[in-house]
Amino acid sequence: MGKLVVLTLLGAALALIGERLVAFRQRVNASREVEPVEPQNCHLVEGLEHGSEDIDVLPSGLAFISSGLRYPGMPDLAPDELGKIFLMDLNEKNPKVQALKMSDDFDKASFNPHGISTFIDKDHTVYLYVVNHPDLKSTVEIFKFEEQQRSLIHLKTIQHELLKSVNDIVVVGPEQFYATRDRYSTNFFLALFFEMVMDLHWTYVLFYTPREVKVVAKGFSSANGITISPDKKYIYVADIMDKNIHVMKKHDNWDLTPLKVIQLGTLVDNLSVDPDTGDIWAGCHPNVMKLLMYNPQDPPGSEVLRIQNVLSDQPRIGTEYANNGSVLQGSSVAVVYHGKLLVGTVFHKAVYCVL
Ligand SMILES: [Ca+2]
Ligand SMILES: [Ca+2]
Repeated sequence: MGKLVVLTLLGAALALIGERLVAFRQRVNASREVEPVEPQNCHLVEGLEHGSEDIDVLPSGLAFISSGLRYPGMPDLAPDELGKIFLMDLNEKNPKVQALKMSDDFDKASFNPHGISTFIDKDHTVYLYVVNHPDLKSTVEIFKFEEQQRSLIHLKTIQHELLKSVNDIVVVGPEQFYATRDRYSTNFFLALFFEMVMDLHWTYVLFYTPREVKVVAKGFSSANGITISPDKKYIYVADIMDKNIHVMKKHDNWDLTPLKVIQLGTLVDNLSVDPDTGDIWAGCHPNVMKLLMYNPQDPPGSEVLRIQNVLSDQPRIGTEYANNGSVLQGSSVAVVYHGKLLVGTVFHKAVYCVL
């Protein structure tokens, strides 16, 4: 009798795992091939060869680009390259990238930059906040940007017990930011099996100030990109595994309440907002299985979506760029600035288009 119970339970467990694995393959679009969409005037950006996971553009058109991310489970095509922040002036006719110098006392050897966000203080000083994973831990680094010297002065490293597995941040005030946690377990492979395959919803968005750190939204499968609407009233959060974008209302005490969810058919990474129109531009992964099981003969593709009329009942969703990986692999972010589009990737190249 005891054996029968054990065998029955084992059978049920195996059936559940099998069912979850089949569902996981569907959730990561394991059999999807992407149809190409390319604006006429696009070219690869010289000098951005080893990732450009996140990009943030100042109102002046200067774009900061985080490069060289090492993330568990993702391909690492250039293990000797150090993490860097590049600058690109989107006002130039043929913009070039330039690596920013960093303070001598900042540890560049372990710099592993991920999501970034800029903040302009009342005195016009520009600060760059960078999610960093030294030794695969999570910190947020605050830099002051010196435009003339093209350099970043390191001011502070922020660590907190709730700031774990941080993916992206959006800065909303001096030392005030929202951050996403993309997995609950700090071990990626445990997270992949228990959280993503078993479809748990354990990740969250938190709000940080030196005085207070609190979870302001939870129940995400894997919270990833985060940004704010141009009127600063709404926060947009991408849930990569659930293939959607959560629109949340921001309150005076920094709490967030869910307003609606925009469902997409692709795995959404970082988000940006066109300051002119308020449209969301999303860097997406058409097929995450191809990212996890990287094969250069059949590489992961890229896809950029634009969401117009975000707050209306019927947001319009359009594909602005898509490629099967022959040009661009693993797109994670797209930014626009006065009719120019810059698409970055987790570990690959970057594409610049005039729309
Ligand atoms: Ca960001
Ligand atoms: Ca991301």
